[in-house]
Amino acid sequence: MQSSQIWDPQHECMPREELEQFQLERLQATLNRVYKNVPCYRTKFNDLGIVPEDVYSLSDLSKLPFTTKEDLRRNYPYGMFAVPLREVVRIHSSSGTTGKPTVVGYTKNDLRMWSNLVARIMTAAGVTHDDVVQIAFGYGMFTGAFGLHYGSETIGAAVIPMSGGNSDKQIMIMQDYKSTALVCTPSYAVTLADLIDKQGIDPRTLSLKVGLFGGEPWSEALRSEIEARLQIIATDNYGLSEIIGPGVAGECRYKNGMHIAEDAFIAEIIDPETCRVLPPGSVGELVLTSISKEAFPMIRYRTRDITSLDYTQCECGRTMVRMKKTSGRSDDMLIIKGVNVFPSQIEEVLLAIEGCEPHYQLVVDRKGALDVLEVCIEVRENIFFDEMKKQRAFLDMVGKRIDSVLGVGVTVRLVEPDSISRHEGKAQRVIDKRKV
Ligand code: DLL
Repeated sequence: MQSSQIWDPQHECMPREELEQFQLERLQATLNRVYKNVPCYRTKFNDLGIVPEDVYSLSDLSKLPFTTKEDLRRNYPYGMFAVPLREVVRIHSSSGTTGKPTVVGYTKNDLRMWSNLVARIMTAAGVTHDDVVQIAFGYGMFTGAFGLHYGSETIGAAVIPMSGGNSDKQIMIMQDYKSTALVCTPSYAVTLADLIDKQGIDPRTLSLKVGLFGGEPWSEALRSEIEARLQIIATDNYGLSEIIGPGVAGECRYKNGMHIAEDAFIAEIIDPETCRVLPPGSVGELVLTSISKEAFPMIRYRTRDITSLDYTQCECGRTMVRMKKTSGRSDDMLIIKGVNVFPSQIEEVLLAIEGCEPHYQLVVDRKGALDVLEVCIEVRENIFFDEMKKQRAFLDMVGKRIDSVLGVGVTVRLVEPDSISRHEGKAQRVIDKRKV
């Protein structure tokens, strides 16, 4: 890959030694600022008897307290801001499902930096100023649409701010405006692919070349399905509103892990139970510290996302560490009969089975002392069986396949085609009846 396909080679390809020095200096400056300006951090540091000057090296990071969503809730709405509100030019919030949302703010400099970070991941995915980018994330408090929007404009691509939903119109626009890049959640990409199929459109007649999908976990199997059905290169990108939104990490064309913007965020992997930092390559919870944000710096934020970090050199030339596709959030992990299961693992198994559709729903319930999992699936219409015996054999086979890969017995139920709700934003795969 030529360096012209790297948006900011000076930072993205920085030798690691230099990068670490750069991170340390920015970390120290950030710690000083939060200690001075954010009471929550000052109290946490004081409770541990730490002052910012105690951090001499990057390994001292592990002495610092973690920040959790609970801290953000307790300081709702503006308590974690490190600048006065008059310096804030944008406010977003996270798509929280329970209680108050978490509120995040950006200064002018933060927005400039954010746009550049997104420009990096878009360039890494292959987007250039010649592209027409259709943004099918919902515009609003969610960071996805605005993040990718400003990143595209920074590159000089033409942006179509379609927002989410309105799928028939999405496809009309895609055809008429000749969109070359699609930006949405992977589950919405599947919804659009279904509709393209249904309308009898040959995807090769579309101008789409690349998709930037993120905002939720998705399997390699789903990637292959989307690539084949839309005839595009599908790339993954990761982020969270508490840290900045999209732009935290994104894949290059080698699709072998998402490069984290380490000049802006320091990544650690911890054991979510003991909170100990794990050695490079271990699987655990991603913890991120922002080191260049002004309005809303985050120190050791526990993302709850489970992944691992690969520090080996990528063929693309970037030196920035790569995070593996996340298997899911530790709080989305199901524990079925003692086995830890992520919805994305079930997705991987289902999509490897001929005839299974990428639409599924997991229903968790408690029978006596045990948690039980029902996997509801749809199958392609051409294999929708009239014969009960064939149907039972198919469901048995799917159940056995899940059991052999994940080591957990589940009930598999076939539901009517199109009966599982389709997604415009983030997919809701799990219905947890234990909490009802
Ligand atoms: O989802 C930011 C984003 C928007 C990223 C668009 C990428 C593209 P939140 O709504 O705060 O922010 O949700 C953050 O979504 O902690 C993960 O659990 C999950 N998530 C985001 N991207 C991915 C991904 C945005 N590529 C939460 N793979 C995060 C897996 C993802 N999970």
